Formats: sequence, C-alpha cells, structure tokens
Amino acid sequence: MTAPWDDWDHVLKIDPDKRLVEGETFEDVCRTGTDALEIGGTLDVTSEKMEQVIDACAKYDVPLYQEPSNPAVVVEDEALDGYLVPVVLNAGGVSWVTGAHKEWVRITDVDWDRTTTEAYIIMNPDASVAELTGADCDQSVEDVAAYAELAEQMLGQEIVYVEYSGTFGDPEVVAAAQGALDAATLFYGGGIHDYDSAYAMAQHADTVVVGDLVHEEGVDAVAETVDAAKDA
Ligand code: 1GP
Repeated sequence: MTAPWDDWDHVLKIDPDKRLVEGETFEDVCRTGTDALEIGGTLDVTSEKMEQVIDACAKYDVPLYQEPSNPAVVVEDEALDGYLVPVVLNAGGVSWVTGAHKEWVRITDVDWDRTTTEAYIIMNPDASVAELTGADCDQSVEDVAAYAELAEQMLGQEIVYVEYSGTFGDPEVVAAAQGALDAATLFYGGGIHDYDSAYAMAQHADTVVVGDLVHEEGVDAVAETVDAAKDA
C-alpha cells in the first residue's frame, strides 16, 4: 500500500503564528509547487490561528496536513487531508512520546484513518522544539541511525523525521538515517534556504521540509527549494 508521502519530495511547513512576507498570499504559497503543506508550529499556536491558515489554503490543490503540537490545537476540518502527529524519540520525558498523545486519545474520537505519526529525532539544541521537549540532541551518527531503525522496525513508524529546525544539519547524519531505513519515508527539516541547501539534503532524505524560509524570504525562495528537491 502506498502512502501520500511516498511521493513527496518537498513539504512546506507553515507556522500559523508567523506572517507571510509583505505582499504575498496563501494563494502564492500554494503555487510554489510544494507537494504538501504541513500546518504547525511550536510556540503560541491556537486552533483559531490554525483555522485561518486552513481556510486560506483550502481552495487550492495542495494537500493540507495539520501537525499539532498539543491536543488543544487540533482542528477538525474537512479541508484537511490528515494529521501528522509528532512523536519525539529523543525527548527528555514521556510526555512527547506518549503523554500528550494519551490525553488526546482520551478526550477525542481520533480519526485514525487520517492520522499518522512522525518519529522525530531532534538535533538542534537551540531550537524551541528541543527546549520544549527537553530533547537530548547529543546524538552521534550511529545514534541517529539506531533511532531511525528502531522507529521503523520496533515502533512501525512510516515517517522518520530528522529535525534541525532553525539550522542546517549534518548531511552525514541524514545519510546514516536513510541507510538505516527499509521502507519508511525520511523527512529532513532545518535551515534549508536556497537551491543548494535543498539539493544537498534531498540527496539523502526522501522529503525535505522547508519552514522559516517562507516567512522570512517568501515564495520565490521556496520555489527554488522545490526545484532542487525535484532535481535531486
Ligand atoms: C521545522 O523542520 C522544519 O519543523 C523546517 O525547519 O524552519 O529551519 O526551515 P526550518
């Protein structure tokens, strides 16, 4: 059985708490050529802000996924293609592995057919997500490969996500994660800012995730990273 992300080279992550570049619209964002939009952020996200982005993107063709950072921001909306829920393998406590998830399942009638988890390995200690989850980012190449393998083989994860949010990561680490995987899809995110940086990581990752660039530089810069991801 194939999953949508099997065919994704590029994902654009929209932080509902951040603005687009002056003069740009969500129509422009949806026309960058990205394979999917992931809507989610770490800080100050609310379901209202989530809804605004979903409403603005709903009428375009790009698949829309919500990436909730806690149960309170999950939005039920037919315009969404699904939910990609982070599980942080190297979090400092179980809250980000099963804790928040258990609460979500307890209080919600989860739409499992449209819900998939992403097995995160967080590698930038300065990122808000590392701070929030208390992640132990002191991981060697071998550690990351082992996390990737256990994510797929022990936990049955379909998506493994090497996350350097805010900084460009080590391609050797990403290559090692890829080498450890059999059929799972490898996402890489962090610091992709132009054609070359996207191309470099797309050599190893199945899917490159671009985040801040859309909020800081805009859609033309994002479109370049889409080209690179497709060329790699
Ligand atoms: C964040 O991996 C994504 O979750 C993308 O990171 O914002 O550094 O592009 P950047």
